Amino acid sequence: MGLGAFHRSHLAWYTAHASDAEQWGIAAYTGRSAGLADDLSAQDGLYTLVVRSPAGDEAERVGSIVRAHPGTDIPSFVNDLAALETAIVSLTITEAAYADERTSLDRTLLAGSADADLDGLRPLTAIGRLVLGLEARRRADSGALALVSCDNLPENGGVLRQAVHAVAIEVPGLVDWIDAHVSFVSSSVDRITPRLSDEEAAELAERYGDRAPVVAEPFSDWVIAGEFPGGRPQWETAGARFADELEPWEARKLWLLNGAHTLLASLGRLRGHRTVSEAIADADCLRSVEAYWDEACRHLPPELELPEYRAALLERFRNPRIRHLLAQIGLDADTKMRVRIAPVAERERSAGRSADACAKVVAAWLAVDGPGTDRSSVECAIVDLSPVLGVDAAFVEAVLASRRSIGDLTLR
Ligand code: CS2
Repeated sequence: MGLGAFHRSHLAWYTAHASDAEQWGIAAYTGRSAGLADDLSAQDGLYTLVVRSPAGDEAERVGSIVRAHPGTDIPSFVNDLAALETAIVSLTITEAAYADERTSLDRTLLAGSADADLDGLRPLTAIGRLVLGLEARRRADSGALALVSCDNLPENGGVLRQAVHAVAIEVPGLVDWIDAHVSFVSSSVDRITPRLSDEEAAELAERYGDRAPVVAEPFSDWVIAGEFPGGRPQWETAGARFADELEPWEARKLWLLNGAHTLLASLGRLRGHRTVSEAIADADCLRSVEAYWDEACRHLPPELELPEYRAALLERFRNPRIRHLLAQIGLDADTKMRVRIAPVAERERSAGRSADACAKVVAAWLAVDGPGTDRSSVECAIVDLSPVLGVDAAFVEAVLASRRSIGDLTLR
């Protein structure tokens, strides 16, 4: 679920490179739109992955996607979930989709489905569609499968389990079936994959004769924790790592890479930059990133090779040939702030330190997305990020001070 550029630079690439790749194929569903599904179907699911390093491009044809459908093709999706040969459902649906408020409508829809025909049900959300598919699988008695979250959320498998349960509870017996047959796998995914501008897409389309090319950086990492009761590709032969404990890897990536991205998405844009590589070349942005990383690293195990990881991140951010728009990263900023910045600030404050660097990130976010600059609006916005921080007077004061020093900078 979620046939965007990221799925194609990451899970689909690992699947194509696994030693048993010929035994697996991906039936892929977009979020909603038909355009990408049509483009991929017209080229038999094949697409070009352009790996873009500072030195040049290397292009590869990836062949792991065997079918592409629009997300609105619910009958095919339900059939795929009910099929015996389906072993895994991966989700790349964005962080915000796990808390999609429209699931309340899907709950009502599914509540009426107890003995009814499932045909004709059209859930609005990704989670609603997944639950409908699971009910179809239960009715078909097709057995166990793994659900793998590939979104940037801490303990994303657990978040997915909760979201699925909250809807599945409406269908009598389904939660018990899920508990017995479905595993929820957490994973930390890492590969910078910028959205292409129309001109870039057109230029690559022309060069490679491909209507749906993807550009990504050379770096790639995938850490996975969980069970695959229906089997899985040998992803480790393509470089994926299986861990008993995902948490430290996930925190390192979410706080350092994604946290710095979120910082740059607001501070960088306020300072007039459009891309990550432009923003990181600005000494003030770099200083803020380093200061924020210093705070985050105090709460990560030192055996994670933090200095090396930070150095590598700077190099990745500086890749001048990856045009990663800050505006793209700035989407759903509140959800991202909650999982990337707030946990670091909370830990710094409970260790008795000021968390000034985190306060600056919050202030920059408020300057871009926030309400007013008065104390009560700022407090409300911080409570929304983290109830603990919102009632922490010293932290609120640090955010206000930083917000004042940002002054009237606004997005240009
Ligand atoms: C970015 C991520 O858009 C964002 O929020 O921080 O998409 C980031 O590029 C990926 O997680 C890198 O693996």
